Amino acid sequence: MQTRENPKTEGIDLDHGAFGRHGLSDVVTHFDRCGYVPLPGLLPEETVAVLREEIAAVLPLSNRKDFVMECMDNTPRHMTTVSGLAIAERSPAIVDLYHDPQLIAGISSVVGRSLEAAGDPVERHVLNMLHEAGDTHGFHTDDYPVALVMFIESPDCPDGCGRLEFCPVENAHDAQTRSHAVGDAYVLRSDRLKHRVQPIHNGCRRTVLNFAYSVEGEPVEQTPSASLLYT
Ligand SMILES: O=C(O)CCC(=O)C(=O)O
Ligand SMILES: [Fe+2]
Repeated sequence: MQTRENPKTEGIDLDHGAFGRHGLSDVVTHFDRCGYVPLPGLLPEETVAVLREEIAAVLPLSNRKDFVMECMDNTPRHMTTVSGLAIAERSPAIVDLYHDPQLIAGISSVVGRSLEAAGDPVERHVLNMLHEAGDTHGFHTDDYPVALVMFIESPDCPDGCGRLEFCPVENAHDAQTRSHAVGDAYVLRSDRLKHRVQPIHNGCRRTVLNFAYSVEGEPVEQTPSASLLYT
């Protein structure tokens, strides 16, 4: 268990072994080619439990979003979101996890670059919840180059729903889909890969925390997408 300065963050620990459990011999080359690396079991059960409590504390500040995003080819958004600012206000524990040097070092080792906190406090760490029939986070690219997405709830319905779908960097026409269980995470080259979350079925729920990072020294071009989705 790590010791953190903020007593509220006790209980938030990660299984750092997940950074080596992706089954890839050269993860950096794979990330450059494919843009997606799974991190199964990054969040131990106790951490998921603590994060659930943190999420309960931020949910009163959530926004329901049902619209098409013009700046992303008019793709649909049907989801409930919590912005980075609201998370900073209500959950020092999530903020602390976002800035955790061991976490940042782990993701940096997966992508082969030094990462740093995103400049935009709205987009830095956000919560996305799909919980009504048909909820979906439509195709888009992110402003920041690297996303760490962690699963707090994930549908396990037999037909499969709420899968991540992405188009690899080198083959934009070859869409791939991936499912994730509670406690899993993945790293995505999110500014280059078009990605979306497929619609969820009635009765299913999918809740993720998305941590966005910059590559040290590389500027980021911002679109209106984050302010449309999180404010
Ligand atoms: O929920 C996911 O798996 C993707 C989240 C995402 O693409 C985003 O927040 O920009
Ligand atoms: Fe995204």
